[in-house]
Amino acid sequence: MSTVGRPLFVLFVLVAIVASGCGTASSDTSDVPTLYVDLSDFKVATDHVTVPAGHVVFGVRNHAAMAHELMVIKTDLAPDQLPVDGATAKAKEDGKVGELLNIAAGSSRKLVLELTPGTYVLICNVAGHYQLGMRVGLEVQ
Ligand SMILES: [Cu+2]
Repeated sequence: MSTVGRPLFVLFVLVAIVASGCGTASSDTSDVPTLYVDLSDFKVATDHVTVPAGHVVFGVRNHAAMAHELMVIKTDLAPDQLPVDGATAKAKEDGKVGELLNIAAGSSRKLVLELTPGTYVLICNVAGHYQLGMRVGLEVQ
Protein backbone atom coordinates (compact mmCIF):
# COMPACT_ATOMS: atom_id res chain seq x y z
CA MET A 1 0.00 0.00 0.00
CA SER A 2 2.64 2.51 1.03
CA THR A 3 4.89 1.87 -2.02
CA VAL A 4 2.13 1.96 -4.64
CA GLY A 5 -0.51 4.05 -2.91
CA ARG A 6 1.57 7.17 -2.25
CA PRO A 7 2.51 8.01 -5.87
CA LEU A 8 -1.11 7.46 -6.91
CA PHE A 9 -2.30 9.73 -4.13
CA VAL A 10 0.16 12.47 -5.12
CA LEU A 11 -0.97 12.18 -8.73
CA PHE A 12 -4.60 12.41 -7.68
CA VAL A 13 -3.94 15.59 -5.66
CA LEU A 14 -2.10 17.16 -8.62
CA VAL A 15 -4.98 16.35 -10.97
CA ALA A 16 -7.45 17.80 -8.45
CA ILE A 17 -5.43 21.04 -8.20
CA VAL A 18 -5.21 21.39 -11.99
CA ALA A 19 -8.92 20.65 -12.39
CA SER A 20 -9.97 23.21 -9.78
CA GLY A 21 -7.68 25.78 -11.34
CA CYS A 22 -9.44 25.37 -14.66
CA GLY A 23 -12.85 25.70 -13.03
CA THR A 24 -12.10 29.11 -11.55
CA ALA A 25 -10.29 30.57 -14.58
CA SER A 26 -11.80 33.93 -15.52
CA SER A 27 -11.68 33.20 -19.24
CA ASP A 28 -14.15 30.33 -18.78
CA THR A 29 -13.26 28.88 -22.16
CA SER A 30 -15.11 25.64 -21.48
CA ASP A 31 -18.50 27.33 -21.07
CA VAL A 32 -21.10 26.66 -23.72
CA PRO A 33 -22.68 29.93 -24.85
CA THR A 34 -26.06 30.86 -23.35
CA LEU A 35 -26.75 32.90 -26.47
CA TYR A 36 -24.95 33.76 -29.66
CA VAL A 37 -24.37 37.37 -30.69
CA ASP A 38 -23.65 37.95 -34.38
CA LEU A 39 -21.95 41.18 -35.43
CA SER A 40 -22.02 42.47 -38.99
CA ASP A 41 -21.93 45.82 -40.83
CA PHE A 42 -23.92 47.36 -39.11
CA LYS A 43 -26.07 45.07 -37.10
CA VAL A 44 -26.13 43.16 -33.80
CA ALA A 45 -28.26 40.01 -33.84
CA THR A 46 -28.91 37.44 -31.11
CA ASP A 47 -30.45 33.99 -31.17
CA HIS A 48 -32.44 34.68 -27.96
CA VAL A 49 -34.47 37.71 -26.90
CA THR A 50 -34.60 36.55 -23.28
CA VAL A 51 -32.15 34.62 -21.11
CA PRO A 52 -32.33 33.44 -17.48
CA ALA A 53 -30.63 35.62 -14.86
CA GLY A 54 -27.27 34.53 -13.48
CA HIS A 55 -24.30 33.14 -15.35
CA VAL A 56 -24.65 34.27 -18.97
CA VAL A 57 -22.12 33.27 -21.64
CA PHE A 58 -22.17 35.42 -24.76
CA GLY A 59 -20.73 33.65 -27.79
CA VAL A 60 -19.77 36.61 -29.97
CA ARG A 61 -19.04 36.14 -33.68
CA ASN A 62 -17.85 38.98 -35.85
CA HIS A 63 -18.84 38.23 -39.44
CA ALA A 64 -17.69 41.60 -40.77
CA ALA A 65 -14.50 42.60 -42.54
CA MET A 66 -13.72 45.17 -39.83
CA ALA A 67 -13.30 45.06 -36.06
CA HIS A 68 -16.37 45.59 -33.89
CA GLU A 69 -17.17 45.64 -30.17
CA LEU A 70 -19.81 44.20 -27.90
CA MET A 71 -20.98 46.34 -24.99
CA VAL A 72 -23.67 45.18 -22.57
CA ILE A 73 -25.64 48.03 -20.99
CA LYS A 74 -28.39 47.67 -18.39
CA THR A 75 -31.03 50.30 -19.13
CA ASP A 76 -34.76 50.88 -19.31
CA LEU A 77 -34.30 52.82 -22.56
CA ALA A 78 -35.25 51.27 -25.89
CA PRO A 79 -32.32 49.89 -27.91
CA ASP A 80 -32.39 52.87 -30.32
CA GLN A 81 -32.90 55.53 -27.61
CA LEU A 82 -29.51 55.61 -25.86
CA PRO A 83 -28.10 59.15 -25.70
CA VAL A 84 -25.23 59.80 -28.10
CA ASP A 85 -22.25 62.01 -27.28
CA GLY A 86 -21.94 64.36 -30.24
CA ALA A 87 -18.21 64.92 -29.72
CA THR A 88 -17.21 61.23 -29.84
CA ALA A 89 -20.13 59.91 -31.95
CA LYS A 90 -20.48 57.14 -29.35
CA ALA A 91 -23.46 56.09 -27.25
CA LYS A 92 -23.24 57.03 -23.58
CA GLU A 93 -22.23 53.97 -21.58
CA ASP A 94 -24.29 54.55 -18.41
CA GLY A 95 -25.26 51.17 -16.98
CA LYS A 96 -22.47 49.25 -18.72
CA VAL A 97 -21.96 45.84 -17.12
CA GLY A 98 -19.42 44.33 -19.51
CA GLU A 99 -17.69 44.66 -22.85
CA LEU A 100 -15.44 43.02 -25.39
CA LEU A 101 -13.34 45.54 -27.30
CA ASN A 102 -11.63 45.21 -30.67
CA ILE A 103 -13.15 41.94 -31.83
CA ALA A 104 -11.14 41.23 -34.97
CA ALA A 105 -12.82 40.67 -38.33
CA GLY A 106 -13.94 37.08 -38.71
CA SER A 107 -13.13 36.12 -35.13
CA SER A 108 -15.17 34.69 -32.25
CA ARG A 109 -14.86 35.63 -28.59
CA LYS A 110 -16.65 34.88 -25.34
CA LEU A 111 -17.96 37.25 -22.69
CA VAL A 112 -19.09 35.79 -19.36
CA LEU A 113 -21.24 37.94 -17.07
CA GLU A 114 -23.41 37.48 -13.99
CA LEU A 115 -26.61 39.30 -14.93
CA THR A 116 -29.50 40.39 -12.71
CA PRO A 117 -33.07 40.52 -14.06
CA GLY A 118 -33.91 43.55 -16.17
CA THR A 119 -33.65 44.97 -19.66
CA TYR A 120 -30.35 45.35 -21.45
CA VAL A 121 -29.10 46.73 -24.74
CA LEU A 122 -26.21 45.14 -26.64
CA ILE A 123 -24.34 47.58 -28.82
CA CYS A 124 -21.14 48.12 -30.74
CA ASN A 125 -19.69 51.43 -29.60
CA VAL A 126 -17.02 52.00 -32.20
CA ALA A 127 -17.61 55.65 -33.22
CA GLY A 128 -20.72 55.90 -35.40
CA HIS A 129 -21.62 52.21 -35.30
CA TYR A 130 -24.40 52.51 -32.73
CA GLN A 131 -26.12 55.16 -34.88
CA LEU A 132 -25.74 52.95 -37.96
CA GLY A 133 -27.83 50.27 -36.26
CA MET A 134 -25.46 48.15 -34.15
CA ARG A 135 -27.85 47.61 -31.23
CA VAL A 136 -30.32 45.03 -30.00
CA GLY A 137 -32.34 44.52 -26.83
CA LEU A 138 -32.01 41.61 -24.40
CA GLU A 139 -34.30 40.76 -21.51
CA VAL A 140 -32.89 38.92 -18.50
CA GLN A 141 -35.54 37.14 -16.44
CU1 LIG B 1 -19.07 48.11 -34.85
